[in-house]
Amino acid sequence: MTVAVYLPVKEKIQWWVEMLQGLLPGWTIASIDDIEDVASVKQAVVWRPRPGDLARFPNLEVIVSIGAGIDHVLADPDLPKDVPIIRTAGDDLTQRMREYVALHVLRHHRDMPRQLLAQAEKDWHAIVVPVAPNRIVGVMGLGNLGAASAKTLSDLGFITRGWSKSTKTIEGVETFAGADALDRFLSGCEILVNLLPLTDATKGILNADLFGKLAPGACVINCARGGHLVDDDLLLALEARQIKQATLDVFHQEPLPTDHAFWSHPAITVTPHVASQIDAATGGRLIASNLKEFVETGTCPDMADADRGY
Ligand code: NDP
Ligand code: OXD
Repeated sequence: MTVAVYLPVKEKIQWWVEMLQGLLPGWTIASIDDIEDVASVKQAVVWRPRPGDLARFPNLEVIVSIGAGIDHVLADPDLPKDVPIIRTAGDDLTQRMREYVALHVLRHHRDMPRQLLAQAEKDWHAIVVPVAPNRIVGVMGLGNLGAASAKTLSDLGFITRGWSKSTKTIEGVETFAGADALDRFLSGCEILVNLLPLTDATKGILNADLFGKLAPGACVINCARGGHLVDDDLLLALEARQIKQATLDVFHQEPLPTDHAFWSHPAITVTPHVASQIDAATGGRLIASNLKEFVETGTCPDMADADRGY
């Protein structure tokens, strides 16, 4: 029985192979490209597998996503049907995302970009902003990351809203559920955080229509997937001042191509998909524990649902 490992960064593969080998003594862990006996592979641990990678293994029983999202696995047109997918979640990932969301919401809330511009001009310019309890912020997606981030924003004092598919109760957060509630959720929202999974229903959701429903001059933080955003719509909304600032951690193409307009746009902050990069050692322990439990029982706590897309 072999566990196949793949990540797009070659140097990282060997590191993951050795780490998982240390955590799963007695198992055989190998880089996907070193495996000749394809029939021996029953588990695969992957981040952004190449199309066709997983279809090579006729006896594959489970796929582990090195990450909370599974869109990168589902994107493979040759993905073997009906092979269960485990995602990698956990407290480390949630804590990191709460920190990122708090940092960037506060940065927009206190108008730091404008304050830094004033500093560059040696301009003693006091920017006075409303206090958090007078500011409406909204979090799209109330799963592990969205719910914890919304709670953090509420604890900071913001008027906090959250939007999800099914109804949720989160202390201090006004929740909205389903497509019919989206407009009410967006109305008056001054800072919007996207933490939705990328699915057919959410692809391109950050578009001109949605921007037009936010408070004029709202800020947008996308820390979910690049595919949620219609890039040109954001650029136009920034030009029209419908959107004042954006923080983007994820992109259609990663790394973001050097000639992309986002890099040098004065109203856009680019971070390189680091909002919540799981600590590799912590992630490895979670993956090893999930794999062991799955092999023993046929399930584990972090099972994703491929049909729903997350
Ligand atoms: P979860 O799967 O735990 O939660 C997803 C949430 O989105 C759920 O609340 C779900 O609603 C809601 N949702 C899904 N589809 C819709 C829809 N059509 N309309 C309204 N709500 C919807 O995800 P996580 O919180 O773990 O992660 C969210 C995403 O964050 C990941 O998929 C990934 O893309 C991204 N991510 C980014 C990272 C980064 O570093 N930038 C790091 C980790 C993750 P319901 O609960 O009702 O099903
Ligand atoms: C994830 C990610 O999905 O890192 O975990 O984006």
